[in-house]
Amino acid sequence: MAQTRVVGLKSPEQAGTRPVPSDLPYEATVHDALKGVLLDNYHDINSQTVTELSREPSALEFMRFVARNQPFVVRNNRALTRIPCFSEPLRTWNAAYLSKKMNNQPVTVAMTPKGNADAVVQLPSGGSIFCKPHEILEPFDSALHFIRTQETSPSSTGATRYIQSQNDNLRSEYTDLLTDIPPSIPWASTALDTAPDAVNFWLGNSHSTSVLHKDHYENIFVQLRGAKEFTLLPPVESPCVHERSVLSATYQPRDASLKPSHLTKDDLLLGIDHPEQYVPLPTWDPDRPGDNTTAYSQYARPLRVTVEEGDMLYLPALWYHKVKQRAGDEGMCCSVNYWYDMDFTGPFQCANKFVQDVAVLGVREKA
Ligand SMILES: O=C(O)CCC(=O)C(=O)O
Repeated sequence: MAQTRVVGLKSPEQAGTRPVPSDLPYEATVHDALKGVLLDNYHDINSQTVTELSREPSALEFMRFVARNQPFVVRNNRALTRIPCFSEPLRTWNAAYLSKKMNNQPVTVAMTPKGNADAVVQLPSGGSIFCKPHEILEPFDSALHFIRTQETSPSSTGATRYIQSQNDNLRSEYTDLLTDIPPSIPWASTALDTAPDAVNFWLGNSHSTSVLHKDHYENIFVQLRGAKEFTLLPPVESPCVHERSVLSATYQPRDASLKPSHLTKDDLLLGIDHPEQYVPLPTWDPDRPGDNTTAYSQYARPLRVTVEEGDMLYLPALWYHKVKQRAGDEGMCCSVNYWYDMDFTGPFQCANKFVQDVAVLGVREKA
């Protein structure tokens, strides 16, 4: 067989293979990889603000954001023209209209002492509990009335109410409002090649906050009354948010004979769920960045975006989000959102799980 003839080779060692160039030295740790390669690279390459669009995207433009797992907000600029399919609820959904349409039907209402449904509370005795709300069925008018009056009389002693079932409630409890809104977001359904998994109705006031969490959905969130302040962290920041499995409990009346609609903040006690359940959740709060930290929390760069009346937010799958609300001029904050199942095929889901698992190693290494 003919020999390969090479000119200029100084020694056989010169042709030996060597490691590919890496940002990491040979002695690097998991921490160096998470901090230097994952977080620093991500922050160098990606925008530190949420992209603003002045009109809805086409299916192709939307797909580009989905592929990059990047959020955007469509600003309505109060012109009520940019998001034509929501012009009807933007025009009509005031308290009187909602009340008339709903005809006082019973609806599911989440009750908590401090607007802390699905939140983690720290116990004075040590440890933490994941608190789920007490749910009641209440005539729509009573819930609406309570939400609005609590906004204007903060000293009210009644438990905080938030309509936030997140179970496709628009297509079950709010069918009378359904004809005012599109059944799906056309460009999202085309791009994702599916119908929404859930269409949700949200009604609350500034007393309720949704704590940092993530969902397996591509989320199109439309603000109709008042405003919502979103704090967003991308999935790669999982090392920063200190995910832990937290014991779950549900608020319940201290006395079963109390009338549900008259429950005060003091009437609600937390009962540990049976069977015992631990729920994985971020325990770091971007608004209290010095508490419950990991060695990586200091590197988080939360994005903040406020969606105003008529704005639409695309919140990509698996982004961590914390949501505060501001009531509009009628003392209520009202939104609808469309949840599309994320695509579990391809590398995205596995890559995220990998980051999450390596984050656990990194946090353990630095503990
Ligand atoms: O509006 C809220 O309070 C929470 C919204 C949310 O978590 C969601 O749309 O996934």
